[in-house]
Amino acid sequence: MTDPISPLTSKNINKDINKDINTANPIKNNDAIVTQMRTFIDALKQHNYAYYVLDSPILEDSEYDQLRRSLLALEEQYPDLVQPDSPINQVGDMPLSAFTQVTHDIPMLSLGNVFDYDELHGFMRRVNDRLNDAQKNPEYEMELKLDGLAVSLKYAHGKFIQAVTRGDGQTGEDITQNAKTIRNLPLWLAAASDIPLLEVRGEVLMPKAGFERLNRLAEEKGDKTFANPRNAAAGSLRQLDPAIAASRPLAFYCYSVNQGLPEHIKTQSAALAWLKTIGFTVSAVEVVQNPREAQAYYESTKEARSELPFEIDGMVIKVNSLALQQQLGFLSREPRWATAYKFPAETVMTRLHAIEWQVGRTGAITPVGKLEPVKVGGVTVSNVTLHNFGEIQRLDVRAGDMVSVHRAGDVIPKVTRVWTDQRPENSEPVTLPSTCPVCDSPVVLPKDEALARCTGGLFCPAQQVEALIHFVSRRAMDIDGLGASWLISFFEHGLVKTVADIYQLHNHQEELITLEKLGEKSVQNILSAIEASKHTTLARFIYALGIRGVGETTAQNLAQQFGDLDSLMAADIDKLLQTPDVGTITAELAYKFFRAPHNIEVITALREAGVHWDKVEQVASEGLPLDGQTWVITGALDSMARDEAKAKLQALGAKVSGSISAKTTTLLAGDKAGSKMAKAEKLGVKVVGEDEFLALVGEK
Ligand code: 9MJ
Repeated sequence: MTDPISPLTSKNINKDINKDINTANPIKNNDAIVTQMRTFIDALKQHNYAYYVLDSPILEDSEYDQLRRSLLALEEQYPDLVQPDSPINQVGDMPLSAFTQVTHDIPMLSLGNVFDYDELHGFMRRVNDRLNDAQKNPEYEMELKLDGLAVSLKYAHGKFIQAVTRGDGQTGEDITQNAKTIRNLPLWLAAASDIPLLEVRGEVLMPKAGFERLNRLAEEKGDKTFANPRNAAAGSLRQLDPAIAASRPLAFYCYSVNQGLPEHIKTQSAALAWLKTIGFTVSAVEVVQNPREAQAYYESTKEARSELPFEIDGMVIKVNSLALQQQLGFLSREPRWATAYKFPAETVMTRLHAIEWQVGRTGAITPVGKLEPVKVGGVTVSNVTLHNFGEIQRLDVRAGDMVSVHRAGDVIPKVTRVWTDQRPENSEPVTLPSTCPVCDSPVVLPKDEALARCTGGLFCPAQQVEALIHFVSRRAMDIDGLGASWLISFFEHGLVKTVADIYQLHNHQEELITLEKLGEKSVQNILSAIEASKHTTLARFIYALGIRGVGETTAQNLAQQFGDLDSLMAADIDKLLQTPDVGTITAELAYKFFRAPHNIEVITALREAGVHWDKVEQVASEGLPLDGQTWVITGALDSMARDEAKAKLQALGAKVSGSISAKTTTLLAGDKAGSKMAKAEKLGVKVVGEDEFLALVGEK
């Protein structure tokens, strides 16, 4: 059975919320003036909702100002006709000197927590234990657990009269003036005009987009920023001057009726549906019959979480029947009929014990934070990249600091904040090492570059090992079974120094078998994988060499451009520059790479060991529809993988490059196109969407 309120899905989140707009009912009055006022009010409310809750304004600032001025003029001319829900009033009154303490009529409780399916089951079992046989296994209702501040609102005969924070649950602070400024908080409920006292509760929150905008402005002005939307919402409600609260993008989401609910409403889901019809914003709701359905809804919401306009930290699951809620009652300060089913935390605090410097394949020296292991986003994290020295300076992070670590979805964890107020006394600022931590060669930080580099080149063991690991990786030579740990071990035992030595490992079978716990079978498997990798493609081989600046796409372009390795190795810089994707820096790096005696030696040894590739089918692009065009693909495509899209474009004669430059003619932008989109717009590069692309390649 499904509730009349549609469930949350990534597609209907916004639509669903949209339905809440502007449901406060007008006073019945046929006067043309009132009709005119209502038109202005409705437009202003729609805009406020779109702007403050959805962060997608529907009016220009000037249009909004004009509407407000028109309404204000009418209200000044006809003060008796001012509508009780006019947004002109929604600015609060004079600053207060302190907040008044108010005792709640009914205590505002907190919720217990469950963290996994077993604990959810346990909660439902405890509910069942208190119900008779006919009542057991009741229907449940699930809501988003909004991460804001709980407040109680009171309406007398439909008129908003008071807002109080949760406080300690018994007594909170009167924040009526600030609450009045929340744009989607109805000041007048026509449908509740015959209810002497209506008390509703919900969360005041700051939508993510508004929070980011607020912090950006604070940063520009050099003011303190807020750590998260919840703190920003709390800070805004705590302002004694309502004008400040009015300038903050707050929203109110209602989740319960605590006094004055019409008698005919018997369930929590029906109560929320009613709240919606009388003018409140209510988030998504789902009715479930058993723990499995609850779990499925929990999982799907967790997936859709990042698409919501505000932050949630889990779900709330409630017994749907209000009579059963009453019967179940409370245990100390928590309802027995509801619990919070929390998501794994996405931002946690932990200590950063040390900052270590790692040397990459190309000599890049990157700082890695060693953390007190901590669970974040569902996995335990003990290392976090700090990217580069500039990032360390920007964050002002030091060994010993408490830090906030954020990990959402599959994104790599990152340090988002340093708690300098908790810094140990003897801490020292981080300095860039002057010599490589592995080979002691000098470290340089080239002007205009973010990354410091070890100058040791292949003399540096760290770079040798990283070069080996890159060479065998899946998208390079794809030597299955020869993982990083074996390679490091072989390297440390002197069995491989350069990538060419990998193809001599068959001469060391005895040593391999006696190494650590590598049995005969594993050795055979590794040797077969090495043998199989000898047949490859020129593009993979070029990529596997690990030339700085030559990623997979560039390697494919070089293979296409030159057709064979000898031509590539002989090419001068001008020739290299004719390759899509290859700019002056990469051209110079590639040119130098193929002139270094060591590299020529390794390449010769690889070919002598039998590494070979099929002849490259150079696509003659002349006459093809996209001849002369250079495309870049960004974001995720719905209909195919990016590799496939690339192949289709190439088949039509286009060159496909990995980065936007002056040579780019077209950007194919999929879902979540990021910085490339901005760059394309800046350079005036044409942007096409997936539909247009599909039409072009004849798939639509
Ligand atoms: C939040 N935080 O979103 C409740 N809540 O119900 C929802 N909190 C709640 N319900 C009873 N959706 C006590 C607290």
